[in-house]
Amino acid sequence: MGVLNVTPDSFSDGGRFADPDAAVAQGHALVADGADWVDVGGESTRPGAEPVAEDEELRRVVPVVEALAAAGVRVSIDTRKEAVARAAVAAGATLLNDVSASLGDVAADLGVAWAAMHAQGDPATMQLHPTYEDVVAEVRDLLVQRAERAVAAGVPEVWIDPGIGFGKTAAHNLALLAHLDELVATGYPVLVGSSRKAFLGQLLGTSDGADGPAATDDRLEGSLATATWAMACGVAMVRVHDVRAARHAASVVAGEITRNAAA
Ligand code: HH2
Repeated sequence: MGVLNVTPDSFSDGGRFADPDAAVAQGHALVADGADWVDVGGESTRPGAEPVAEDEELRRVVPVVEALAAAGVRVSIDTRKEAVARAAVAAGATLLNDVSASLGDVAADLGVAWAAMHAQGDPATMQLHPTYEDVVAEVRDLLVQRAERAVAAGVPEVWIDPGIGFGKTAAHNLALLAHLDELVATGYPVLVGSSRKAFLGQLLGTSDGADGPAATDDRLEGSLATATWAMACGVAMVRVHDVRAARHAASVVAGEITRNAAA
């Protein structure tokens, strides 16, 4: 799944694709690089992000979804808003990527796939004091509960996502990545988005010549390592900015290593 943020303020590609033509061109570039899905988002959910008004989010995403879907691209819509989800599906999106895990009934009503992501708190405050007794069990149990409800409501395809970086410390993220097998064992297809996230900056250390954690555009190795790890754990899809590199990593893991493991 390739990330396409039609926003001025997303943490890694904010502002680059705010113009609809540039966004559509980037969507096609992601597909050319090997993306099966293009995930269109019009509201940044990075830590500290301010909410975006509904009409503004609609203005950002609908033309882009429409153009990509009309060209045969499989489009998911990354939103927390029912009205945006409905408009995007009317424009051709077929997967609701829902970081609030609250739009299951909307997906059922529309008859489209739904990805339920775990988050603790809202983007504005979620990184202040994330707290869990057992992060893996709590994330898994909440996702399974939401997924079961969605299946019962008639959602045709339900994905679960641990929500790396959404109300989680670096230690929480690493615990979730270390125990992805527990999410895979639920039987729901698992989606993971670790690409360029802040904990990778902390793990990778400073960028050349800079103070503080590695910059967002200097987190490729960590993004690929975690995407590859996730695929090796049986995760069905990774949400990434660097599609070509992730695709190459996936072909090594899924094609060659998995084939040898099964032989
Ligand atoms: N992460 C982000 C946004 N949407 N959706 C899913 N399912 N899983 C994720 O981990 C996830 C997501 C945040 O990343 P990004 O879109 O690159 O940045 P921003 O929220 O600043 O637009």
